Amino acid sequence: MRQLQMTVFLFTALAAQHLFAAQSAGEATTAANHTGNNCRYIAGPADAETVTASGAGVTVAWYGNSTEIYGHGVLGDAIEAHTLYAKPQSMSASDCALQLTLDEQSVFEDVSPRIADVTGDGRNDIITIESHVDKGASLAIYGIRDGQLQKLSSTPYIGQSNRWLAPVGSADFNADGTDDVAFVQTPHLAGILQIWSFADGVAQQLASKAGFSNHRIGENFITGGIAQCDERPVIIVPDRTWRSTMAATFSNGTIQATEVAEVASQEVIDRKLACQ
Ligand SMILES: [Ca+2]
Ligand SMILES: [Ca+2]
Repeated sequence: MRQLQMTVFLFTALAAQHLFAAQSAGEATTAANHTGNNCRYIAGPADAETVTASGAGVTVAWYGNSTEIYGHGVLGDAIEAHTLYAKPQSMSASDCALQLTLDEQSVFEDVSPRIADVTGDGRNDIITIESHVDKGASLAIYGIRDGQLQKLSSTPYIGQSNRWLAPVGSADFNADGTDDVAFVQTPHLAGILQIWSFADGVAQQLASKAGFSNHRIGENFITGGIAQCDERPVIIVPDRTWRSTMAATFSNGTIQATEVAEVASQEVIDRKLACQ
């Protein structure tokens, strides 16, 4: 009788152990599938912020997973993000975000991602600065397709290490119904303002003009933006020397720029962006 009791006890204990192991495995699987609250996110650069938007497609995005593989340090330190996290509108607050980690030679050399629909399908995409250690920066568009975070389109790399670009913003410059992206390529060197369309996921340069800047080496922020005061979007950025504020528009296939202030202070730029 005692032997039987012992056998039953042992069996129960083994069964309980097995059950516990199964539950543990279940929890681990749950976390790996990014459901529930056991989300595993790797922290990114300290100044990287989470951005949010309303609408379809991506509604939340942030950079994580700090890496020091690229020693450019143009944003104040050589710590950049290696992973992009994003959530689509269809996910609930408790669902874990989708994520995409770049290869070992690439980083998001950026402050924070931007959310806008630039492919024109009505779903928000993510505008990023993606740099390759040997080829420098490119402007890369990410979105969610088939439940996965994917690169949808990008500009060519600048072609040389330690060459960067800084986005200005997105607006429909060529009035085709889809927002385009403006950025300044090499804002510390030639300062080439470029406007690109990514309609239907096809990267196409609309216009380009030298002589602008929107970033100074070491700053962890990008200056300027796009004013939407009437139907035509206006790019407000400092000139290349940071001695004046420029207003640039896209018309007849070219960028037209005029000086709107003889200084390039944050106060003046903010006022111009507010249409004052
Ligand atoms: Ca889109
Ligand atoms: Ca457009």
